Amino acid sequence: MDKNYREDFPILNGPHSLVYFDSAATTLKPASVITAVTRFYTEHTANISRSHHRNAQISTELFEDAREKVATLLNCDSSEIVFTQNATDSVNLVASCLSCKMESQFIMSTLEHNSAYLPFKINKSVKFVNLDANGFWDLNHFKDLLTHETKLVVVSHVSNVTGNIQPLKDIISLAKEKNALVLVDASQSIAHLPINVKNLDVDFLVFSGHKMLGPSGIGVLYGKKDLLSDLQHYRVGGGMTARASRDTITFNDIPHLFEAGTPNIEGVLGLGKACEYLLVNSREKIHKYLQKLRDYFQQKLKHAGGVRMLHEKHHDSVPIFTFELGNKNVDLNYVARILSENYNIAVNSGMQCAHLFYDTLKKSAGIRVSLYIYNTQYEIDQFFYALSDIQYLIE
Ligand code: ALA
Repeated sequence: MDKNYREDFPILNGPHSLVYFDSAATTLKPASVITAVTRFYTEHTANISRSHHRNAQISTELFEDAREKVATLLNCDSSEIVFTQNATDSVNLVASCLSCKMESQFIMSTLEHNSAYLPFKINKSVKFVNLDANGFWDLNHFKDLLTHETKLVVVSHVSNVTGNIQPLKDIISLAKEKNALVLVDASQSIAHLPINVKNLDVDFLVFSGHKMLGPSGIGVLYGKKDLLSDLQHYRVGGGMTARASRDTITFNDIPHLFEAGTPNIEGVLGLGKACEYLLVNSREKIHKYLQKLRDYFQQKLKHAGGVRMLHEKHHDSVPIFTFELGNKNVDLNYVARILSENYNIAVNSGMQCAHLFYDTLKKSAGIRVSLYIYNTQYEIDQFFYALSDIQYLIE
């Protein structure tokens, strides 16, 4: 018997009916996350690591406890967890702070989200690895691209358009043969799959809190201790400085070195609770449940008229589906709006910030359905009923 995750999500138990199929854009939040954020405001508001009164102590302890939870989720040391604004901010940090030579090269694929591509595109030499029909990296081509000048390989663990899971172990071990560093964008995988950064031997890993049940405005950069220590910090200010004088500055150690200024404390506290939720409910169990939903959705999709998948769906995947409509003259945003207004179904329409991938597909937009633990087969039935109801428009 599967756990009824829905009861943990207040928004689904409120007065408004909602079939939420846009979790790849942001997930809904469980009560424990919401409570952690509101308690910070209603019970123990204080800045952290600066004052010594009771609330400051409570908030500081909870803040560092959240860092421990993130570390447990990834299987690393808490000193290797830097809090950022989001995955984009984490990638920008690495791109700005990694010391590179003129000849340094970067490898990624056209599946990368704009947030993972643009920080390296600017002023840096980027090569793109070919993709197969499933959107998987062509490992032979990857081998050809890798040289001793390859500084960093950037790979999204799970595509936010296809939902397919890249063979990370293979990619990382090939990169290591040439001593290249690997940055994994785990934004779409962290809430779905167990990730063990030590077993994977990944160098950097990034994700956003809001896509894994946590609040917006908080993100994570994992980096191996020696690599984080080698990065040049690019922001200075309070929190990262142990002592500043007119002539000298003594900086704090990692990870605080990268956390200048008062951080998003309530965001971190919520993130800690989101990690706890994933740990308590087990990502193995979550993944299993989501595979059932994925298979059910896929079965239904086979018999649906008016929609065609933009990509192959591999069995190593999470339940993210992106499709186009039979009727090429209808605006996808309009269809998304009808699904919302008439059926209370929230889907995503557009390019999902994956512009390079849409260029590769020679498509201009797609409708994306992304499912998560609070979704049910009944909701999937509702979605396909709605599609059949608007056949006149989409076929
Ligand atoms: N990157 C987010 C998405 O895939 C916003 O929708």
